[in-house]
Amino acid sequence: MTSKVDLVSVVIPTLNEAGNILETVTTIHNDLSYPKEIIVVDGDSTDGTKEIVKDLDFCRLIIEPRRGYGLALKTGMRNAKGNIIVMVDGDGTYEVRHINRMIEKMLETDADMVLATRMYDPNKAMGLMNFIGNKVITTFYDFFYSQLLSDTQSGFRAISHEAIDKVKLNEGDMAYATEMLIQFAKEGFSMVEIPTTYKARKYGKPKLRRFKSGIEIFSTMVRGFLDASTIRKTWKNSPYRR
Ligand SMILES: Nc1nc2c(ncn2[C@@H]2O[C@H](COP(=O)(O)OP(=O)(O)OP(=O)(O)O)[C@@H](O)[C@H]2O)c(=O)[nH]1
Ligand SMILES: [Mg+2]
Repeated sequence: MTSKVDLVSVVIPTLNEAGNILETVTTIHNDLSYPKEIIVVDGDSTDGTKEIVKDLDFCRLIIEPRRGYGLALKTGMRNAKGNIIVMVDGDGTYEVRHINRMIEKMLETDADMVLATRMYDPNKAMGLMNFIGNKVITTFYDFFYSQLLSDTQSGFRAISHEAIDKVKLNEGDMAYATEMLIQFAKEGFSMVEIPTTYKARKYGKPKLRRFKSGIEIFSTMVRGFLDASTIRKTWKNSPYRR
């Protein structure tokens, strides 16, 4: 439950995002209308990302040299002081101006998490392979965990700090995002979506290794489901029943 905003901590993992990070953080700094802190968790980039962030007085830079998207987010969240945490990529693909709307939705619905879904994006900027992979994963997730989400692979989320502190997350890489949704479903934490727009990456390379991540995500979903009380827990709290 999130009924007020004390501070919003925006946590941004970066690995070689020198062409994208400045626009991302300055847009958040100028546009986000709630009290905020911006935390960039950099994986010891070699392209100048760290140097760009270090020079900005409105950003905190944390170096997390261990590899992994999930590990970077965990480190950022451990250092976050806000009662709401926003996670978003530093690659310029998400519309960070929508953070305000996500927080408004969170307050309006008392949700524990608001996800920005790219499935209604008029630009259709998601690549075909990512779209198909996402659809398959999301269909499995919704079915096995009794949920109604449309974009489980969205890395753009506003999350109650109190709620995320209550779940244990072990995945260190891309499967971290799915593991979070599994644990939230099991705990009965409410998750809602708002539509967002999406852009293709302008600079730098994707770090997603589709095949490896796909296997890790499916294995996380199956392991989570094999926990004997999953259906009882997730169905009890399912949005189908609200
Ligand atoms: N600190 C840190 N950040 C990472 C690591 N891997 C990925 N990131 C960052 O996490 C975010 C998500 O990774 P992306 O490469 O954009 O993955 P993606 O969104 O599936 O791929 P695109 O379609 O290219 O956007 C980006 O901001 C990356 O720079 C890592 O090992 N350490
Ligand atoms: Mg990305």
